[in-house]
Amino acid sequence: MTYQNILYSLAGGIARITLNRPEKLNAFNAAMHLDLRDALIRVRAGKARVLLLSGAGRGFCAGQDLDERDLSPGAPAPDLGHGLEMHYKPLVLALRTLPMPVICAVNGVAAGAGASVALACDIVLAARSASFIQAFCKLGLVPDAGSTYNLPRLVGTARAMGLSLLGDKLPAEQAENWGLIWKCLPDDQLMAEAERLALHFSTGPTKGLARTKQAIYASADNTLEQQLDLECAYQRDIGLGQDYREGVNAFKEKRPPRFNGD
Ligand code: LHQ
Repeated sequence: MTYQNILYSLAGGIARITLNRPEKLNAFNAAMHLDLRDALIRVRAGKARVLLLSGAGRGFCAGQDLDERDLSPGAPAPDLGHGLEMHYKPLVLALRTLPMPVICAVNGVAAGAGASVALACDIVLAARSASFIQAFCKLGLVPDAGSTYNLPRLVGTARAMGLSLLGDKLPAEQAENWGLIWKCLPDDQLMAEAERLALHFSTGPTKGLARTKQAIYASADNTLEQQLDLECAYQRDIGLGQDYREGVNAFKEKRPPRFNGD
């Protein structure tokens, strides 16, 4: 399947989506959102066991395409909430609820909603030259696309507040030190490491990994007792599948497991 604004492929259980408007640092416009929506439906419906998201060119994503709206004097006021409801909210929820690990390889700057979308992914790797910018305040806007949810949970209120009120550039290395992302890597190693992880997950116990991500995300809003109940329910479900059997048998037989994802 080919798209105008993204690159998409699915092979060997690995789905790859590359934001592909490099001349605009892969800023989101409506057409790219529609491409992404369609591709994510394919990822969910197909044989993918992992998704790898990245950006073409020197940036990951500069957030909303600021050329898309006419804000000249006399132009009608835009309904920004509508754009969020139509595009960003479904995108963030689609990534979060995808029943497989989602790796984001942040190859360059991630600004505004571009940073929000990166942080909605499960494992975020970033090139050393990349950075994260809560650019919203520079436009007089509120952080969106899940930023006010994810940022304080990842780095705490003080850092989330400073980043959001000041809009300073956070270099990838500091993002790793602050726990915003999983790993910062030398630029020339980013994609190799992302591909290594994608290959690893493509033969992983996909259903168990999907339940794991669900449980970790649910914990932010649950009591201990609710979370213990959730673990019981998920483990009960997973225990019925083939991969648990295979994992235990492989351990006993001292061989690598051959997970089929169920
Ligand atoms: C861009 C953009 C861009 C268009 C670079 N749009 N062209 C907002 C409103 C509505 C509803 C939904 O929610 C949102 C959420 C948001 O995402 S708000 C935040 C929007 N993003 C920004 O404010 C970031 C704007 N960009 C920048 O600050 C810089 O470009 C960064 C710091 C990302 C990168 O700086 P540089 O590396 O110096 O690159 P550059 O500025 O030279 O950009 C390269 C080209 O990309 C340039 O075009 P040109 O034709 O001059 O070469 C930029 O105009 C274009 N570009 N971001 N968001």
